[in-house]
Amino acid sequence: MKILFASSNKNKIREINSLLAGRHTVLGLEEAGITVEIPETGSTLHENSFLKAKFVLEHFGEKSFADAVFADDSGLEVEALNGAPGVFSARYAGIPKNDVSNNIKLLEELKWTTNRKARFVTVITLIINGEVHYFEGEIKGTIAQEPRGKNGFGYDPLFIPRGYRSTFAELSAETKNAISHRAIAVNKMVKFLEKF
Ligand code: ITT
Repeated sequence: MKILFASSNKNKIREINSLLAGRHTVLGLEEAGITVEIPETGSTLHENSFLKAKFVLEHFGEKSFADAVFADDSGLEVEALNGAPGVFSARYAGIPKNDVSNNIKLLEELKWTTNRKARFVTVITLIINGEVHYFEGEIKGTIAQEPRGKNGFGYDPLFIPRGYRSTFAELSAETKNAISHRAIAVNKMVKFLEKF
């Protein structure tokens, strides 16, 4: 199946492409010739995920030549920060969004506490045949004392998945894709798409 992925985040597109390889063809927004910044005005990951998929379908449905559209809204929720940065993960340190500044701000905010517990969450919205379906994925872990590793993107240098000593950025792309929040959500979507 040919599926349009309503994302302009190259790292997410790369991860999703390898998760769906051999099963579905994924087209990112740029590949589909769509260069707009989609407004993420929701207050939850579910809302923003839905907004992105709906926006692309409404504005570019015909252009995409795809059988379905999906979007991924993800966030890092830190227990000691009452779930922040959460839905604001991309713009945590302000606009324009910047991964390094976000990581610096997160470490600053955590200076006063020893509680480093966190979780990564992904909410996928799939719109197929006019119907909306949600798939969620979560991975628990802790926040490292300083950034470590060169792989991945975003908060990967700070996130240590439960059961590991390395951050996501120190693990290989294959290992991250075997256990991540995104992989869990994508695998649920893959299972669902078997019906079509
Ligand atoms: P699109 O909306 O175009 O898909 P985005 O970067 O704006 O891309 P989000 O709104 O989902 O994506 O923002 C989530 C932010 O959280 C993202 O910019 C990263 O900084 C971070 N993030 C998401 N998934 C991540 C992952 O697997 N590893 C590390 N950081 C991640």
